[in-house]
Amino acid sequence: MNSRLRLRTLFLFVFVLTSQFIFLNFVMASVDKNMTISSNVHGCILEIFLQPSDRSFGNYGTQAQIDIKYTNEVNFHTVNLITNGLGLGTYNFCANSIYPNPSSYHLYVKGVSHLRRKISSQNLFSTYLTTKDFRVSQYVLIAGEINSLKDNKVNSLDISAQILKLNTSDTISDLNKDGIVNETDLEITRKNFFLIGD
Ligand SMILES: [Ca+2]
Ligand SMILES: [Ca+2]
Repeated sequence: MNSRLRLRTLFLFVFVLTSQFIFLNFVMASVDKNMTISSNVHGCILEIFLQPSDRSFGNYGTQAQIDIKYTNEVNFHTVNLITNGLGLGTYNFCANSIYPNPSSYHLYVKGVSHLRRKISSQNLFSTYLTTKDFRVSQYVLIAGEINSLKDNKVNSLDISAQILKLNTSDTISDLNKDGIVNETDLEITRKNFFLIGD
Protein backbone atom coordinates (compact mmCIF):
# COMPACT_ATOMS: atom_id res chain seq x y z
CA MET A 1 0.00 0.00 0.00
CA ASN A 2 1.54 3.25 -1.04
CA SER A 3 1.56 6.29 1.18
CA ARG A 4 -1.26 8.06 -0.71
CA LEU A 5 -3.54 5.02 -0.31
CA ARG A 6 -2.69 4.73 3.39
CA LEU A 7 -3.52 8.41 3.86
CA ARG A 8 -6.83 8.01 2.04
CA THR A 9 -7.72 4.94 4.19
CA LEU A 10 -6.82 6.80 7.36
CA PHE A 11 -8.92 9.79 6.29
CA LEU A 12 -11.89 7.52 5.55
CA PHE A 13 -11.52 5.84 8.94
CA VAL A 14 -11.49 9.18 10.76
CA PHE A 15 -14.48 10.37 8.72
CA VAL A 16 -16.56 7.29 9.62
CA LEU A 17 -15.68 7.59 13.31
CA THR A 18 -16.57 11.30 13.37
CA SER A 19 -19.89 10.67 11.58
CA GLN A 20 -20.87 7.99 14.09
CA PHE A 21 -19.96 10.25 16.98
CA ILE A 22 -22.10 13.09 15.59
CA PHE A 23 -25.02 10.73 14.92
CA LEU A 24 -24.79 9.25 18.42
CA ASN A 25 -24.81 12.73 19.95
CA PHE A 26 -27.83 13.64 17.86
CA VAL A 27 -29.72 10.54 19.03
CA MET A 28 -28.79 11.18 22.68
CA ALA A 29 -29.89 14.81 22.39
CA SER A 30 -33.23 13.70 20.90
CA VAL A 31 -33.78 11.17 23.69
CA ASP A 32 -32.87 13.74 26.30
CA LYS A 33 -35.22 16.29 24.72
CA ASN A 34 -38.09 13.80 24.71
CA MET A 35 -37.43 12.85 28.32
CA THR A 36 -37.42 16.53 29.32
CA ILE A 37 -40.72 17.15 27.55
CA SER A 38 -42.44 14.13 29.10
CA SER A 39 -41.23 14.95 32.60
CA ASN A 40 -42.70 18.46 32.35
CA VAL A 41 -46.29 17.30 31.68
CA HIS A 42 -48.40 17.71 34.83
CA GLY A 43 -52.11 17.76 35.52
CA CYS A 44 -52.15 21.51 36.03
CA ILE A 45 -55.62 22.85 35.35
CA LEU A 46 -58.92 21.80 36.90
CA GLU A 47 -62.15 22.98 35.25
CA ILE A 48 -65.29 22.31 37.26
CA PHE A 49 -68.93 22.97 36.39
CA LEU A 50 -71.25 23.37 39.41
CA GLN A 51 -75.00 23.82 39.65
CA PRO A 52 -76.49 25.64 42.64
CA SER A 53 -80.09 24.60 43.30
CA ASP A 54 -83.11 26.71 42.36
CA ARG A 55 -81.42 28.61 39.53
CA SER A 56 -82.24 28.80 35.85
CA PHE A 57 -79.65 27.64 33.28
CA GLY A 58 -77.20 30.43 32.55
CA ASN A 59 -77.61 31.74 36.10
CA TYR A 60 -75.39 29.25 37.95
CA GLY A 61 -72.73 31.68 39.14
CA THR A 62 -71.56 31.36 42.75
CA GLN A 63 -68.48 31.25 44.95
CA ALA A 64 -67.41 27.80 46.03
CA GLN A 65 -64.83 26.32 48.34
CA ILE A 66 -63.62 22.91 47.23
CA ASP A 67 -61.63 20.71 49.59
CA ILE A 68 -59.77 18.16 47.49
CA LYS A 69 -58.90 15.10 49.56
CA TYR A 70 -57.08 11.86 48.96
CA THR A 71 -59.31 8.79 49.19
CA ASN A 72 -58.01 8.25 52.76
CA GLU A 73 -59.66 11.64 53.55
CA VAL A 74 -56.36 13.46 54.10
CA ASN A 75 -56.58 16.96 52.67
CA PHE A 76 -54.59 17.61 49.49
CA HIS A 77 -55.57 21.18 48.72
CA THR A 78 -58.41 23.68 49.17
CA VAL A 79 -59.46 25.72 46.17
CA ASN A 80 -61.70 28.79 46.14
CA LEU A 81 -63.53 29.28 42.87
CA ILE A 82 -65.80 31.91 41.41
CA THR A 83 -68.03 30.21 38.86
CA ASN A 84 -69.65 31.95 35.91
CA GLY A 85 -73.25 31.80 34.73
CA LEU A 86 -72.70 28.37 33.22
CA GLY A 87 -71.29 27.16 36.53
CA LEU A 88 -67.70 26.99 35.30
CA GLY A 89 -64.79 27.67 37.61
CA THR A 90 -61.13 27.11 36.74
CA TYR A 91 -58.03 26.67 38.89
CA ASN A 92 -54.43 26.39 37.71
CA PHE A 93 -52.39 24.43 40.26
CA CYS A 94 -49.06 24.77 38.45
CA ALA A 95 -49.42 28.55 38.39
CA ASN A 96 -49.57 28.28 42.19
CA SER A 97 -46.50 26.01 42.33
CA ILE A 98 -48.58 22.90 43.06
CA TYR A 99 -48.02 19.83 40.89
CA PRO A 100 -50.77 17.26 41.61
CA ASN A 101 -50.35 13.54 41.03
CA PRO A 102 -52.86 11.77 38.80
CA SER A 103 -55.07 9.82 41.17
CA SER A 104 -58.55 9.38 42.58
CA TYR A 105 -59.70 12.15 44.91
CA HIS A 106 -62.80 13.07 46.91
CA LEU A 107 -64.16 16.59 46.41
CA TYR A 108 -66.08 18.44 49.12
CA VAL A 109 -67.87 21.34 47.46
CA LYS A 110 -69.51 24.15 49.41
CA GLY A 111 -71.24 27.05 47.69
CA VAL A 112 -71.38 30.39 49.46
CA SER A 113 -75.10 29.89 50.36
CA HIS A 114 -75.11 26.10 50.13
CA LEU A 115 -74.63 22.91 52.07
CA ARG A 116 -71.44 20.97 51.52
CA ARG A 117 -71.65 18.21 48.93
CA LYS A 118 -69.23 15.26 48.83
CA ILE A 119 -68.35 14.07 45.32
CA SER A 120 -66.50 10.80 45.75
CA SER A 121 -63.69 9.11 43.84
CA GLN A 122 -62.99 11.41 40.95
CA ASN A 123 -60.01 10.66 38.72
CA LEU A 124 -58.09 13.92 38.39
CA PHE A 125 -54.87 15.24 36.85
CA SER A 126 -54.09 12.43 34.39
CA THR A 127 -53.96 15.07 31.63
CA TYR A 128 -52.84 18.70 31.60
CA LEU A 129 -56.50 19.84 31.70
CA THR A 130 -59.10 17.97 33.76
CA THR A 131 -62.74 18.94 33.18
CA LYS A 132 -65.52 17.73 35.49
CA ASP A 133 -69.16 18.56 34.91
CA PHE A 134 -71.26 18.20 38.07
CA ARG A 135 -74.40 19.85 36.69
CA VAL A 136 -76.45 16.75 37.36
CA SER A 137 -79.18 16.27 39.97
CA GLN A 138 -77.12 14.08 42.31
CA TYR A 139 -74.48 16.82 42.67
CA VAL A 140 -76.68 19.94 42.78
CA LEU A 141 -75.63 22.26 45.61
CA ILE A 142 -78.51 22.65 48.08
CA ALA A 143 -79.29 26.28 48.96
CA GLY A 144 -80.21 27.73 52.36
CA GLU A 145 -76.95 28.04 54.29
CA ILE A 146 -77.35 31.76 55.02
CA ASN A 147 -76.20 32.29 58.59
CA SER A 148 -72.58 33.33 59.07
CA LEU A 149 -72.06 30.37 61.42
CA LYS A 150 -71.87 28.09 58.31
CA ASP A 151 -72.79 25.00 60.34
CA ASN A 152 -73.64 22.93 57.23
CA LYS A 153 -77.32 22.70 58.27
CA VAL A 154 -80.38 24.62 57.09
CA ASN A 155 -82.25 25.73 60.19
CA SER A 156 -83.91 28.64 61.99
CA LEU A 157 -80.65 30.58 62.20
CA ASP A 158 -80.55 30.69 58.39
CA ILE A 159 -84.18 31.82 58.06
CA SER A 160 -83.60 34.52 60.69
CA ALA A 161 -80.51 35.80 58.88
CA GLN A 162 -82.35 35.79 55.56
CA ILE A 163 -85.37 37.71 56.93
CA LEU A 164 -83.00 40.50 57.98
CA LYS A 165 -81.96 40.85 54.33
CA LEU A 166 -85.47 41.00 52.85
CA ASN A 167 -85.85 43.57 50.08
CA THR A 168 -82.09 43.98 49.69
CA SER A 169 -79.77 42.62 46.99
CA ASP A 170 -77.65 40.67 49.51
CA THR A 171 -75.77 38.06 47.48
CA ILE A 172 -75.82 35.38 50.22
CA SER A 173 -79.59 35.55 50.82
CA ASP A 174 -80.60 36.01 47.18
CA LEU A 175 -80.70 32.28 46.52
CA ASN A 176 -82.25 32.31 43.04
CA LYS A 177 -79.97 35.18 41.97
CA ASP A 178 -82.64 37.42 40.52
CA GLY A 179 -81.14 40.45 42.26
CA ILE A 180 -83.61 40.79 45.16
CA VAL A 181 -84.18 38.94 48.42
CA ASN A 182 -87.88 38.21 48.73
CA GLU A 183 -90.48 35.55 49.51
CA THR A 184 -89.19 33.29 46.71
CA ASP A 185 -85.78 33.05 48.42
CA LEU A 186 -87.37 32.42 51.82
CA GLU A 187 -89.41 29.61 50.28
CA ILE A 188 -86.22 27.92 49.00
CA THR A 189 -84.78 27.96 52.52
CA ARG A 190 -88.04 26.64 53.97
CA LYS A 191 -88.07 23.83 51.42
CA ASN A 192 -84.58 22.73 52.51
CA PHE A 193 -85.25 23.12 56.24
CA PHE A 194 -83.50 20.47 58.40
CA LEU A 195 -81.28 19.27 55.56
CA ILE A 196 -77.67 18.63 56.52
CA GLY A 197 -74.63 18.72 54.24
CA ASP A 198 -71.94 16.06 53.80
CA1 LIG B 1 -76.81 26.99 58.65
CA1 LIG C 1 -84.08 36.36 44.82
